[in-house]
Amino acid sequence: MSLIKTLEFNVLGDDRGSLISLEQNKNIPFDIKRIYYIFDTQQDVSRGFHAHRNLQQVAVCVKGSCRFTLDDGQTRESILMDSPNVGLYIDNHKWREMHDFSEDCVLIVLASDYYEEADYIRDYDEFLKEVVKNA
Ligand code: T46
Repeated sequence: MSLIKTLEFNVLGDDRGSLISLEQNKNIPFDIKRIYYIFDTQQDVSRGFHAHRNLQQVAVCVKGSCRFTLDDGQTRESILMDSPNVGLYIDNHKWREMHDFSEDCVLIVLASDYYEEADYIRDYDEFLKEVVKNA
């Protein structure tokens, strides 16, 4: 089974332009407690390099592009995010890295919980241990 799970959102367009609506427990599969966005990422900078213990997220690249790599401790898969109508669903215990940000990249992330640094696993060896423990 692929690690990459994408959600395709309906584009509600008319002759004025496009609009996409994201709603909790409808096209977003959880209660949304937090939204953050990443922009102005410097060229040749990569982000992420962590997993979460108990957090679901959907990432949408609403402008520009970047590449997400997900890793479950056994396999790694990448996806180029370059469309505002595609969301990447990221579950617990998935190591994530974001690379190749375009200069104009704006990445919006919807999260199922509030920010909590203790929920982060920022060490890859610790991530591997926790994945085995939770298997
Ligand atoms: C994720 C990927 C996709 C906060 O204070 N509140 C927040 O809600 C967030 C997300 C971050 N922060 C602070 C923590 C750091 O001091 O902002 C700083 C940058 O966060 P971080 O280095 O974790 O950013 P990324 O881009 O590496 O990762 C972020 C999310 O943190 C993470 O949950 O899955 O985007």
